[in-house]
Amino acid sequence: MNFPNELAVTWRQAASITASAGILLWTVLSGSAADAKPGIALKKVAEGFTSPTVLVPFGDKSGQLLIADQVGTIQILTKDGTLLEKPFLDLRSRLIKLNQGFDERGLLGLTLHPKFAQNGKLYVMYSAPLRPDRPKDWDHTMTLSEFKVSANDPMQADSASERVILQIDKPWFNHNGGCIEFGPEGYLYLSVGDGGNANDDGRGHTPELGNGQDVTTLLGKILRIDVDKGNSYTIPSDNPFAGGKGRPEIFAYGIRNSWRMSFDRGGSHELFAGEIGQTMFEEVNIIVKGGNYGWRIREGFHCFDPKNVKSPPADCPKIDAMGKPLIDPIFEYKNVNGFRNDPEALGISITGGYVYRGKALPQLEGRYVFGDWSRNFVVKGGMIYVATRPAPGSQKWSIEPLESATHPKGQLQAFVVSFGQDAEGELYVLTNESNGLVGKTGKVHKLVPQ
Ligand SMILES: [Ca+2]
Repeated sequence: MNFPNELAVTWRQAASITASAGILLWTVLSGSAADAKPGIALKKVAEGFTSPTVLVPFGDKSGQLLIADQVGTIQILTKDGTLLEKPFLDLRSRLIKLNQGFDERGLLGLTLHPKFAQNGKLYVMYSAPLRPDRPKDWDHTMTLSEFKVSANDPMQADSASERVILQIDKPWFNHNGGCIEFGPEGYLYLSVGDGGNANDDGRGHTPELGNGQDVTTLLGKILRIDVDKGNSYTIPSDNPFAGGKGRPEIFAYGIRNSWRMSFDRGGSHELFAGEIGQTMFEEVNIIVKGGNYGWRIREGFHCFDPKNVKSPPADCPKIDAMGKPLIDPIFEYKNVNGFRNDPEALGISITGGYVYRGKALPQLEGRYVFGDWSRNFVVKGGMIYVATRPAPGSQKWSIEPLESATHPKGQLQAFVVSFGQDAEGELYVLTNESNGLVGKTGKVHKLVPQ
């Protein structure tokens, strides 16, 4: 076993010997480093969904998972990999009638109470029919509700236990956000899209300002509420507008459509939000209390003109109407719709993911795994990417396709709808193979060592 010593000698001499020997040495070292890490593969663990939107651990550390389908059902995937046919909870009759074609409405959010083991409470966010006495030309009402597990059967939610917590009327069918996550302090965070249509403009959008910059509406925001107190909820006393000047539920604003946000379960528990852009740039934000993320003054790192979306102005305000700075994303990438045939255009609609904190894939530790729904609206061309924090001395996150043995270059022959994380911190990719809510092509894939 003298190879390591030979290598050490070679290394010391490398600088003074020929370039070809240096290349050989580099090959040996990088080869051995690569061999030390497992490769990555995507392993299909469940199928038969229409459009799987959320995957969460079923609370009891038994290895069971809950998987929500956009069409309104939640099913249990058992530890041995069986998808139980009878829904854990069936919300289909409470949803607005969904389009068979493309639709952003449906069952969009699911999370368990941090004390689920004791209180059996879970929360869902879904698109209900428009409430009475709302403008007739508005579209639907986003509904956040609490349910409880059945007293008789721990494998069933009690469908009669619904407690409506918060309802938000939506002028359009699109840009719903709809993610719900408990923060490390036990408050519930909700992502709410800007109302829909396009450019934060038109029916139901605040004239001149847009909803993202209007702190008197809940649209275009990240909200934070305390669901453990009050009749429906209370406002955490340190919310930015708890004392007035804006809706007290607001935690952060200037949001267009944060589709999939998640707290880093390690590090400093930062809240990552994949922010779907309009036409030119997709972005990821780390959401902080009171932050203004710029929409519709900015898109990604660029100024934005709602009347001329493909020509970012050279200049725009750097602060909002209250004097607060507009916060840039941590990274952006070009949207294929704005940059056709540009190799740096990575997709058309970001799907936010998770910071990897599992054990099986150490090469992903602390890196943000996310995706893009597709490179093309019609053809299923979803992507998985991984973003790495800036190296010391740099401000720039790097993005690369997530290479896997099963899906080279991060390319899936599917639409990447969502991501999930289990109790061990392992990650899942949720896909379907139709751009509409038809069929049963929805699948769940786990990132595993190969
Ligand atoms: Ca932004």
